[in-house]
Amino acid sequence: MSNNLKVLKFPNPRLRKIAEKVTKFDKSLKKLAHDMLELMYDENGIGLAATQVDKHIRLIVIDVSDERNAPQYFVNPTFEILNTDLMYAFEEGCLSVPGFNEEITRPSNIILKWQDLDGVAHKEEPSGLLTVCIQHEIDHLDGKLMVDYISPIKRDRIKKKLLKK
Ligand code: QAP
Ligand code: CO
Repeated sequence: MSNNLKVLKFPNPRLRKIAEKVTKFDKSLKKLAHDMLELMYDENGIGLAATQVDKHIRLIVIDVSDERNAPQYFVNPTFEILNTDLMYAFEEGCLSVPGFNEEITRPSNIILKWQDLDGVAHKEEPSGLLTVCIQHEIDHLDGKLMVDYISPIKRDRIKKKLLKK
C-alpha cells in the first residue's frame, strides 16, 4: 500500500495543473518521494511525476532498470536540447493513460539539470530510456500529457474509453 496516493487518470483536469518549484528539502519531500516510488513499483511503472498523484510540486521518480532496484529522484528538473536535429521515436506509455501506448518523437540529446532530495544540484547528459522518460515526466509537471502529441481524433477516442471504465 502506498500511503493513500492514487494515480490521476486522463482526462482528469488536475493533470493540467502547473507544478511549483520545490524550495524546502525537508522530511515531507523525502516521504512523498519514497511513497511515489512505492506506488510506481506497485503499478509497474518506470516513471511517475508528483502531478500524477495530485501533488503539484516539481518532483519526479524514475527507475528504468530491469531489476527495479535503481531509483532516481529528480527535483526541479530542467533540460536543454543539445541538437534539435537529433530526434528519437519511442513507444511511450503512461500510468495516467493506462492501456494505451503511442509513438512519440522527442529530442535524443539533452542536458539535464536537477536537484536531489537534499537540494544538491546535478547536471548530466542522460542516455537511453532515461532521456525519453525524463522528458515525459517533466511534461507532467507542466500539465502536459503524452496524448497531447497525437491527433485530436485519437486523443478523443482514448478519452472516451477511459471515461467508460
Ligand atoms: C513514462 O510510464 C514512459 O498502460 C512512464 O497498463 C513510458 O511507467 C516514458 C504503465 C515509456 C517513456 C517510455 C502503463 C503500466 C506504465 C500502462 C509508465 C499500463 C501499466 C507506464
Ligand atoms: Co506519464
